[in-house]
Amino acid sequence: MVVLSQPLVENFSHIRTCKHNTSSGHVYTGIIPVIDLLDPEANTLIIKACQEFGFFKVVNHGVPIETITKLESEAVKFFNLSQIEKDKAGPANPFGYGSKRIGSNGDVGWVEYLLFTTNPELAHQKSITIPGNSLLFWALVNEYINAVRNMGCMVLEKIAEGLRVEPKNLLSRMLRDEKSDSCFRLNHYPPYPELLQALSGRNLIGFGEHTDPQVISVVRSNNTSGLQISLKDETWLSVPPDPFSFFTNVGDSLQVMSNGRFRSVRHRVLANSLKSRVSMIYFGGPPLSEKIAPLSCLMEEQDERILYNEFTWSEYKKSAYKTRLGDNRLSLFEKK
Ligand code: GA4
Repeated sequence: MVVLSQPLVENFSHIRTCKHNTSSGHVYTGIIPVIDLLDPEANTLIIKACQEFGFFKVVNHGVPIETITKLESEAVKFFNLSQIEKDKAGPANPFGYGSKRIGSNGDVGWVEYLLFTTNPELAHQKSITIPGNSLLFWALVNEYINAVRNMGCMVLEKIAEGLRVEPKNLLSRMLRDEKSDSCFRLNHYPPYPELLQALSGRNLIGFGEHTDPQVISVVRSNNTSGLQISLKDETWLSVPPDPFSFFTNVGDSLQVMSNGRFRSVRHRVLANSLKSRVSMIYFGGPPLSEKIAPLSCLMEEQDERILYNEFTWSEYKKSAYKTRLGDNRLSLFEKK
């Protein structure tokens, strides 16, 4: 079992809270679609899940459990280092170690993290110093990213088949491109004092609600709850943790390419008062120069209104990094 030491830091009065949603009676947990990648019907089921939730769980994913656990234990070792040691890998601007600050526009959460890019053109992270056995650390990160990217690509190929768009690798090639501008994040949500939660009667926000700007995100966490997704009726759904499966989110870029058929799902993480949550997220993004627009082959047959203006991933990213976490980033790109 993975054990993390003391919670980080002292003062969290500036971190937002939200009501316990158990009291509202709106916590459904059994409705998250589960996709078995070996199921011959997986294409159709993924399409349904992307339309209804923008979110699903993947089983029979083919990622070896050792690839996951080896990286998790290195991540835990890192987060257990002293603050002084961890700060050597920071600040996250945007890549590197960050604590509580998310992005550069004033968002904060009860979280610490390591954020990396997979884009070889962006040299920033060459200067990230990982204390300890950094060679091993980078080798495990690369092994993990390769395995999870493959899984993400399998999902995107099934989506292309399900949507009947050609070629089959129309979406996955963006992630496989050597210039793919993807990123990878290791998050640690320390437990926070239960007494404080009881006093305020509220949950502390680990990572505030947002959508992911990329194409798809693949999330794996340890066995600690906290992730919630927003449903179509705007209620929050708590996602029961499953350390042996992956959760996949539709990102803003895929919402655009599907001309709004798929939902880029809003999600957030609540801090847990008892246990540390450790998550690893691969954000599959296109090369910076890739044009993102509703897929014309999707709309040929129908007289469908095009909902978004075309943009390059670089333009969208630049615009996204100027926003606050919870903003609706796509609204600027909607066709009037
Ligand atoms: C949300 C998804 C990914 O975690 C991320 C985040 C990024 C960051 O942490 O630097 C952003 C956020 C994310 C979107 C809006 C901007 C940028 C923080 C923020 C306030 C790495 C990403 O690609 O976009």
